[in-house]
Amino acid sequence: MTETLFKKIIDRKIPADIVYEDDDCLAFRDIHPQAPVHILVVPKKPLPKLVDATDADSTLLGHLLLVAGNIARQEGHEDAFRLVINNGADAGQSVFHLHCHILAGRPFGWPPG
Ligand code: DGP
Repeated sequence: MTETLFKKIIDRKIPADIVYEDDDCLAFRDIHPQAPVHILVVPKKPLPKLVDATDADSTLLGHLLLVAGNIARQEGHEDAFRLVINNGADAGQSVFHLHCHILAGRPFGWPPG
């Protein structure tokens, strides 16, 4: 399987502004921020899309959400932030290594675009 951009960031082959790391995931600032705070939480396991996760990944998926909440709190935005997972190109996914966007620091409309 071709190494994804995010796998290269995890392996420190390309640089990123890393804000958190543990055994199962890495979080770093998005290079094209869509909000004052825009951080990606990426599992080290290279699942291409959310739909590729199975029951075996349930702990990992829960962990990503807990980490995202902790990072939002750490960034001072525990009261208002948005989490986004784009699944598939037509939903806006451009990097096919599962990731959760944390967006904060501005108002967010609903429904989303
Ligand atoms: P998505 O479109 O949901 O697949 O999100 C991919 C995000 O990855 C997008 O918001 C921009 C970000 N991104 C792309 N290349 C890089 C990079 O080299 N470094 C960092 N930090 N973020 C990147």
